[in-house]
Amino acid sequence: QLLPEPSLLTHTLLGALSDDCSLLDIERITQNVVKSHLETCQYSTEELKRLTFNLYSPEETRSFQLKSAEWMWQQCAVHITNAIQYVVEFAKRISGFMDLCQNDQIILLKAGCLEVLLIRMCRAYNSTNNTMFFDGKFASPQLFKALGCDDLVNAIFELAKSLCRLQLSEEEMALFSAAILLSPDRPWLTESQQVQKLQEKVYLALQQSLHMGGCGQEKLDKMASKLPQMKSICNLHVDKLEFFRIVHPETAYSFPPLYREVFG
Ligand code: MHQ
Repeated sequence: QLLPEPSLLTHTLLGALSDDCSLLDIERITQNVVKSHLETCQYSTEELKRLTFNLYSPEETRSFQLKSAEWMWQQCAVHITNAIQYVVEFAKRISGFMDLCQNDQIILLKAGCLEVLLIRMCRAYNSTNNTMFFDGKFASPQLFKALGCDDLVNAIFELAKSLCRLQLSEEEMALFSAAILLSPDRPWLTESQQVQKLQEKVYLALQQSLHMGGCGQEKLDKMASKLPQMKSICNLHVDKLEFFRIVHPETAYSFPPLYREVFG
């Protein structure tokens, strides 16, 4: 038996797929994943566009910077948890996901939800002034200074900037997110074969979509090249959280249970 591929985006498509995946199947998958994405993306593009000029003033930014690390971590944990709940809803609406055993659903979500969040983040990022939507207004990276994680915050903003440059459509974002979520190489999966089948279909749909968009392989390669950056942000986040937990155990204990479960 072959081991699962190390990553979907390095996966070379072989003939085996076309046996049980027609163009009609692909179309159906695209529709389902895009619909699920749009229904669960928390903020519509129109809404975000309308709020473009809603920036934190220098005074407001300063007051965030003067907050305690505990307070700022708590705020961020709450916002991230909120966003994770939408990612969970996204996963649940992807056809096939709920047919996986519950154990595998949880493994895939725990392993992939931050990566999905990082993809979605480019919708909430404004590259003209390097700001990110945070609690109703657009914030610069400096606003998060109190966290004491400049390297993590800068890495997140850097990724947002470079993902923005790819100018992904909602369809590409949706399929990319689903493909990452359905990674068959996550440790401890019990039915990774089944996950792999789902991922292959989503991957075909993504290829098809990129092909239609007229960019094809080139854009797919660029998307794949962001995966290591995303991985390292996930690892950095876990490291920072671990350190925070040692310094401020009570605050960390009061983080939302979902946040603690996913990253704990
Ligand atoms: C989502 C909506 C969303 C929600 C929360 C935790 C830590 C130590 C550092 C947003 C991260 C600080 C996050 C809240 C900061 C960079 C985090 C805190 C897309 C993503 C987005 C906008 C998150 C982006 C990253 C933010 C601002 O649909």
